[in-house]
Amino acid sequence: MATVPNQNENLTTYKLVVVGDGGVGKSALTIQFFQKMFVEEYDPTIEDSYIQHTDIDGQWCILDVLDTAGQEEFSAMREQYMRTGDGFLIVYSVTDRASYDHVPEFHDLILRVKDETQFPALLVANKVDLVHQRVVEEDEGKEMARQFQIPYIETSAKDPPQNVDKAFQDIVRLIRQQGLQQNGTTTGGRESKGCCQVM
Ligand SMILES: Nc1nc2c(ncn2[C@@H]2O[C@H](COP(=O)(O)OP(=O)(O)O)[C@@H](O)[C@H]2O)c(=O)[nH]1
Ligand SMILES: [Mg+2]
Repeated sequence: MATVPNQNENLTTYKLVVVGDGGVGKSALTIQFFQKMFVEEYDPTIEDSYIQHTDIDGQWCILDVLDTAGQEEFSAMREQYMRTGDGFLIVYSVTDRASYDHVPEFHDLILRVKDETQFPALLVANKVDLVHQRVVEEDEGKEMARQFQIPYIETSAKDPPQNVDKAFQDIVRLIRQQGLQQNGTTTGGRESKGCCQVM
């Protein structure tokens, strides 16, 4: 895991978790965001976290993102991230109806872990570049998002990427709006310089 330089100690850290069925593009989206490249093949069993300093709407902050893998098995790392996560990207693939059908399970899991009735999350419809293989339409995605009262976004992790940066930025915007950063992952706040203020 990357170490955060001392001068950035006062930046707000946003802990994000990317969930969804296997094969929907969680790793491709995460790596496209962090490394600005599309991975054709990425080991589906690798669960890893990534850290980066980012300027979102003129406010520097630290994004700490867990790319989850292997939903069935217990992972101490995932459990910890789910509990302390500030925001979630719930990803499905528009080419895979089952992945869309499983979205409510991920949403329920988040609310259960957080013991909340609402929590900052974004519904991410990925692989929209595959127009001929698309089986889940925009209306269906929007309807699911409306049910859960979370925003909906269509993405492609493939080059040229579509809405990948926006997805990660939008979840931070949502967390800022709702002012729900967890104390444990939020350093500084009022006094810190250059910090993302809770709105
Ligand atoms: N065409 C296209 N392929 C994608 C996209 N995102 C992921 N993939 C491919 O779908 C497969 C599964 O992606 P991966 O990120 O490993 O899925 P994960 O199991 O959710 O982490 C890989 O072959 C990726 O290259 C996308 O937006 N468009
Ligand atoms: Mg993966």
